[in-house]
Amino acid sequence: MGLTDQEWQKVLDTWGKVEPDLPAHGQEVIIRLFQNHPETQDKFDKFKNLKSVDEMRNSEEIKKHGTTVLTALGKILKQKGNHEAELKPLAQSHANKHKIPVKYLEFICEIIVGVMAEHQAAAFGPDSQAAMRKALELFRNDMASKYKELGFQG
Ligand code: ZNH
Repeated sequence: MGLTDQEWQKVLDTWGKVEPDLPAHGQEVIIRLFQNHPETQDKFDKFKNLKSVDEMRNSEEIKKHGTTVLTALGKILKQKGNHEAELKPLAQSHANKHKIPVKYLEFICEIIVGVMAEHQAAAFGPDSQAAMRKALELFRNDMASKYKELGFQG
């Protein structure tokens, strides 16, 4: 389940390419999440009213939220698996307050890989993609076990 040093290196190298433009990546991730899985949009009181992709693209709030999500994810990835301190508050809010099933975490992780593959094609070859998938799987599994501890069926 863990990643090798080389795999973490690949994960963090590619993340380094994403980081200079988190808002653009974040915006794309959230819009695609809502487009591909409309039920996820209902979890957001503040985004429920956005109907068209154009409205979504023009929403500064979506960009801001996408940036928040990717910033938090970047902090977690940089812990290379020792992410207990970063994960705990996130699991608590997502279980107790936002009520986000693990399935939705799977959706967003797959979309993150897809958006990175498009925006960072050169830096994100097959082995980097595989390493990133592994890191995101670790993130999800650890979120899922925290959900369990908190009694959220996620
Ligand atoms: Zn989330 C919020 C992160 C996924 C939904 N988020 C949030 C925040 C953060 C995050 C940092 C802020 C703080 C708190 O906690 O609250 N997310 C995140 C991450 C991820 C996520 C990292 C993965 C990767 N989320 C998600 C999903 C969903 C969500 C998938 C759905 C579907 N979130 C959410 C909500 C919120 C949040 C609803 C709230 C918002 C507002 O502001 O209102």
